[in-house]
Amino acid sequence: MSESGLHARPGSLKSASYRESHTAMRITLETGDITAQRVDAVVNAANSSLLGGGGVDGAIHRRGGPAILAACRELRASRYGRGLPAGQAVATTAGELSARWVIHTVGPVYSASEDRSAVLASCYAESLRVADELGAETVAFPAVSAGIYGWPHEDAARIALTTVSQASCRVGEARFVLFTPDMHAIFARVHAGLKLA
Ligand code: AR6
Repeated sequence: MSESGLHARPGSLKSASYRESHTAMRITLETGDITAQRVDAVVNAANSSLLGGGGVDGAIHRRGGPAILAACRELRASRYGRGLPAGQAVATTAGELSARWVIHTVGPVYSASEDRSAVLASCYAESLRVADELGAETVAFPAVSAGIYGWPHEDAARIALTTVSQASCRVGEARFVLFTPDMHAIFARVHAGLKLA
């Protein structure tokens, strides 16, 4: 199988190792570096090129090594010749990370004049859909679009937490890994306010 061919076929969902029921997914919050997480899948806040960048994308490629970039190049040479559109998600190997997969998603650039919230919500929903197809039990998320793409932090947290809490899938834990204590505090406040705990 090619490095980029990590999307599970529908039939594989029937494998005995899968939990068939959609039990409630736990949402947890941590402060830290997402590349150090021991989870099945790490979500990357990528850009459409899939060829790397700064922020969490840069950190994942640095720590995960060249296998991730090679898999992304394969995706660009096949399914995503024009790049990965914002709001979509695709999995690759996680290279040297302890995770099994990196799920690349492309957040929208924040716009004060256009409501792109649905695209940001789609990043989380699609990432969880891909994680579910792969059979990932634990998934780590960064605050997509809340860095270089400029999304206001509180609103980014609200969209992230609302979308993940409403998802129906077999992933057992969605772990938000926030890079700073300030961002963790924002997510914790929004989480408490949404009464999801
Ligand atoms: N672990 C967890 N969170 C991190 C880490 C890390 N190692 N590093 C940064 N963050 P950003 P975006 C936080 O800019 O806004 C890239 O160039 C960061 O503090 O990584 O979606 C891509 O290639 C912030 O809270 O992603 C795109 O071009 C959050 O992760 C563009 O940036 C997201 O910040 C995507 O911008």
